[in-house]
Amino acid sequence: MTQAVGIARAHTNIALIKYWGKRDKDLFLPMNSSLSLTLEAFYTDTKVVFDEELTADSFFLNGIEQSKTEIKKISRFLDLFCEYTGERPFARVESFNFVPTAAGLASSASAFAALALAVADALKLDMTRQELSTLARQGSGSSTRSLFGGFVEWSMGTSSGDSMAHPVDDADWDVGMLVLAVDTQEKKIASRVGMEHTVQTSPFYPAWIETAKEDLKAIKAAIATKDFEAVGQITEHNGMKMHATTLSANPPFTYWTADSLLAQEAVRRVREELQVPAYMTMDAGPNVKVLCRVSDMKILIEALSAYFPSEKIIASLPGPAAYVLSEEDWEQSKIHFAKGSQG
Ligand code: 2P0
Repeated sequence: MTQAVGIARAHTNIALIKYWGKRDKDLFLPMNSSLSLTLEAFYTDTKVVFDEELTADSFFLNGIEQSKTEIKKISRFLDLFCEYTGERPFARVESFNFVPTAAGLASSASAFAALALAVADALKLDMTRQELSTLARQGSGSSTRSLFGGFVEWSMGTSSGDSMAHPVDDADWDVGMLVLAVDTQEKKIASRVGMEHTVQTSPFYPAWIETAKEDLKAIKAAIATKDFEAVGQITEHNGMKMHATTLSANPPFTYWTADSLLAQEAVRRVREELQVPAYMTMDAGPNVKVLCRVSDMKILIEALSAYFPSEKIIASLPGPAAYVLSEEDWEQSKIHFAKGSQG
């Protein structure tokens, strides 16, 4: 092999039952199983070129060469694949994020899922998606779920080999999500740090684990019967419980800002006024995501526009599983990114 090239796209995902806490930090084994919705509107495209002529790994994100620290994360991730391939040549990794970076919109989820699939494509690895998800997991926990589309479960497993994602449902039954991007500043407490602090110090943490198990069972039953209201209610309750563990950590902290509270209040008011099912959830950042019917999106956006500039309201349909891109697709993606970044 002198050169091996792989290109892939993975969509980001938003957890309805959150992953919050690790039982093994090195292997990214979670304390609880989680369930997400993959989103069509946000994704990462990644190209990896393994080349025997290269003398070091490099990583370009959105056309910008990244720092040594970021490159190290990529190198460490690529090394995981050596278990399957033996020694590897150095690689050049290029990614374009069609996700507002570090806005609590889990760009790391799509990032490592796209990289994992690009590597599998480049090296022609003979492994299932589920096996690949065990590797994506070790880049960033939530990326294990981004290898699949629709509603996806990440089973906590018993070891590294079976802590993997699997698809639950296509979510093609009038399900969508609005992102209220109230604040796109970089988050102050990385989720990795926040979850560890919470596991160690929140007296509510054991209750989180116990009830997250029940929530997962209940939401899967609701998905199976396409009971949208139940899916939404479980989602909202589970998200609030996750955030209650940060408020009860010692010292306490929160990902919410004043704008997040305004957004939450707007969602409550709008769903009261319109009498439509719309349920919120939040991650390790200030933005509010609203699980809603695709058929209600238009009236919801109109009503929410009374509270936010409409450009801060981003609608998404359920997204597909990660997939391999051709060189032509890659060229198109670069053009698309360049156009987008020029505003
Ligand atoms: C989730 N979050 O289930 C949860 C809910 C944030 C809140 O997964 O340490 O970037 O890389 O495994 O996946 C964000 O954390 O954390 C996350 P690491 P990750 O989506």
